[in-house]
Amino acid sequence: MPHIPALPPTFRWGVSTAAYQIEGATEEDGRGPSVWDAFTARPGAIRNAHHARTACDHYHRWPEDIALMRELGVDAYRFSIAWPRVQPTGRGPVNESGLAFYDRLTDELLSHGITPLPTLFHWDLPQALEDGGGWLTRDTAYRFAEYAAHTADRLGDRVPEWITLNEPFVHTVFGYALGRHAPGRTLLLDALPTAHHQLLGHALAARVLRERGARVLIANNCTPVHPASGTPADLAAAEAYDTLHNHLFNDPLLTGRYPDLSGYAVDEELGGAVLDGDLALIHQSVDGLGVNYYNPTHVSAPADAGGLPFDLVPIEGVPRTAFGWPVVPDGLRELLLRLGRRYGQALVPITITENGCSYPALDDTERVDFLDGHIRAVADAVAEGIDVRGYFVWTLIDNFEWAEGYTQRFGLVHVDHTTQTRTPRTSYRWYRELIAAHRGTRPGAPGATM
Ligand code: PNW
Repeated sequence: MPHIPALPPTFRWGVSTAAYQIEGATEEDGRGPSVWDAFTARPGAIRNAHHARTACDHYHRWPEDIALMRELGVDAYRFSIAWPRVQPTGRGPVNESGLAFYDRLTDELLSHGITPLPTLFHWDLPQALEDGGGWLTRDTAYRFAEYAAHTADRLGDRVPEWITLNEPFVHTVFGYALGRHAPGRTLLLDALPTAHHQLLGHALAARVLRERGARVLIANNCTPVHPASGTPADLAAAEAYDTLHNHLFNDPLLTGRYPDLSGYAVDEELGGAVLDGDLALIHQSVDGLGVNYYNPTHVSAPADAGGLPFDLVPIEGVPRTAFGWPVVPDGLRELLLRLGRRYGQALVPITITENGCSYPALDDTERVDFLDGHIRAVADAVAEGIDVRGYFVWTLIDNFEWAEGYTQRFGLVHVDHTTQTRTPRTSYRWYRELIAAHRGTRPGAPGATM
């Protein structure tokens, strides 16, 4: 029996997915090409040359996947909407059959008592917008708000809360600075305007969504940063990394200012991207903060001068997932307390919008331990005064794990990528019992609270 977490009865349990990682059907019903279709076609970009043309075939198997969620007993489902299904070139009229897919999905979720929590952008930019500069250009922010308006006009009567962007930090760094993700640009610090343009797009979309009466979240990847030692050089390196990974994406939303980026020799206008009025628009544009947590980060002073102001160092003496990521559940409690300390009264209610791990086995007791530890860490942070409203496991089903293709398995449910057979793991049964125990109902029974 799972330990019953000491969390309020209104606490929401969920699972998260993303369109490109599960849907497949990339050429169906008028969907336009996205940056990930172009990137996966690049030789060497994806492990084993895997692609996502079929992925988990969720575009056709969604009733089965919703049935898995109903049986799991989740209160809410975080999924993402593929912009290139809604607007194949990222602008102009809506592609009706693209929106119709999410309309059916929303209705089916609601018919099972599951609240839909859509993310509008989980990295699959229409390729036509990338051809015009993608998130390096300000125009993409305005296009994003238009796409948000079209989508909210169609689904807004049934969707109380939206997530605008997924992990703008990871998208800027992996997508535009290092080229490990689509669109595969290697601009290093010249990628920083994409941070601002994403936040501007978020804020413009937030305005549109709030005008329609919805609540707005963003899902930021956050990590507690530790210096490798107490030396001033290591402390300064840790502060510099914290600024880039966490403060750059949270401060403007919660305090209306960008952090000091002088350690990167970058001015406060982020390479001229920040115009008058932008920060006023971004400030207080969230009703809640989505936090995606995977692991802490250890940092030392850089070995070579002249490059970035930090080096990342391995975390020793902790277990690792099959992906090699360090397992540090208490890092989540620490992260939440740090957010509380930094933002004080300006902090908004938090939802853990992603947390999970890659382990392949069907009897995945490591994932059970991982989730148990992290949920306890959330409960500890709540006991220490942090307002956390929900927890979403990444992820429901094994999927296309970006540059790793299908080699990493984060699912509560195993997927045979040849036959598309779904097989619930031990962790699925454990999460199902945990949700029921917290609610005081039988496993798989519909939510009693909310
Ligand atoms: C997140 N990192 O990505 C994404 O939101 C998901 O789509 C993804 O499948 C999941 O985490 C697991 O990777 C990340 O290297 C990618 O720090 C990379 C990192 C963190 C998150």
